[in-house]
Amino acid sequence: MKHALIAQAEQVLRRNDRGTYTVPTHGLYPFQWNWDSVLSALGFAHFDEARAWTEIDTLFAHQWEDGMVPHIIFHERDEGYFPGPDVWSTGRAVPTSGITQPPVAGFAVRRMVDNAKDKDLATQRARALLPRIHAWHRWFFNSRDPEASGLVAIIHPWESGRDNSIDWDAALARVPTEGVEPFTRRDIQHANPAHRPTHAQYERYIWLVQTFRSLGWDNTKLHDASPFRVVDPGFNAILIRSCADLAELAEQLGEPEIAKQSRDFATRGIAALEKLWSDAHGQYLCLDRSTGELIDSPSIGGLLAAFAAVPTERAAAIARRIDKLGDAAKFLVPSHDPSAPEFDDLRYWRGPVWLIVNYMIADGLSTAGQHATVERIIADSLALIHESGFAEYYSPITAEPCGGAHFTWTAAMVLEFLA
Ligand code: 2M8
Repeated sequence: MKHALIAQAEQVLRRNDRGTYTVPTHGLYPFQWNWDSVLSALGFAHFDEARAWTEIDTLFAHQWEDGMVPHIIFHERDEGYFPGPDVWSTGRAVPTSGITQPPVAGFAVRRMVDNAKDKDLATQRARALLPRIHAWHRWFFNSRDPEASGLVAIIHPWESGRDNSIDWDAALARVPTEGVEPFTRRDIQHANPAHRPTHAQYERYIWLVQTFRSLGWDNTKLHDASPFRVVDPGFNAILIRSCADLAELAEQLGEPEIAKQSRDFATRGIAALEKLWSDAHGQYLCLDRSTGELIDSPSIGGLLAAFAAVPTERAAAIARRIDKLGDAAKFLVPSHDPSAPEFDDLRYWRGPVWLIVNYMIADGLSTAGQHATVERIIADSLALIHESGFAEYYSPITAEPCGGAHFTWTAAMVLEFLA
């Protein structure tokens, strides 16, 4: 059984392999996506370490001069996705988008080094990636934390990776739609529109892209110019975890300055996360930087915070909260609390289960000693695969597979869970 599942997961990765990068799935997402790619490398590492390193190298070959690593690299033309390179117009030789995504690379590279069979290859590739990943982390704190709060803001819902989360509803409602150029969505030609964001959300996504474009994608301006500035605990936990892991790696590789700076970022970040804790919800919440208020939205962003080394009592509270969500959801972890009125078990990041988030939460809670919750998360993740295959996401109530099929990072996470 286990062997068959491993073989199927490898097949999904191979099917989406374009040689030096992987697409999330054929049709719906025909380019290289940032965090998909890095998490997929963890899957490749189980059967082809060299290919895994290439995946991350390809992504970082398209890092911007200021340190940002873009969220999409448009390696080849493909009219099947909107918005394509012409809408972004970032002026790169190989076109890229102009925003970023959750920085999982520091975490992934350390893990790949720790688990490497080919230690020489791992050391050589990690040594080359180290300053690049560090430059990306520095970019975050320079460009997305201008007041040195210790936490960074996202300026577009697409940066969070949780595109249409209920967390963004109020902040996105303040984004205007005047002047949005007419567009045709492609996503709803590949996937069920009832599983995707709404047209009203897309209009605001595009308004933000056009606005950033009109500012020449100048990251010294974008943060303050964006009407959408949200501090997401999940996103920050990923950044903090990657900084902490990069510090360990830098230590091992004899780079004390990178180690020190990375450790400082992580320590300040963990301390600052405290401001996002809600006793009432028993989890972290997002902060709207435009209003200075916490966002009253019990989503998975606040649970994903367990991926960083948060205080033990916070991790324990998150585990209790997840156990409780398990009363309403047959499959953990729903991306939003099923008892909230906005919860939608099929619509993308407003309720469905995502294996990558399950993986990161399980990893963090495992370090925190919350083994019973971790076991249930992993068992539910594998049950979803057995019932519904390697989907993009799943209903936490019925296991219905949603979005794209043969999904790369879902398969990569299965390889990690079964290892
Ligand atoms: C989804 O986002 C893209 C935009 O970046 C889209 O819907 O067009 C999100 O689930 C995101 O987290 C993911 O990286 C991307 C590719 O799988 O799809």
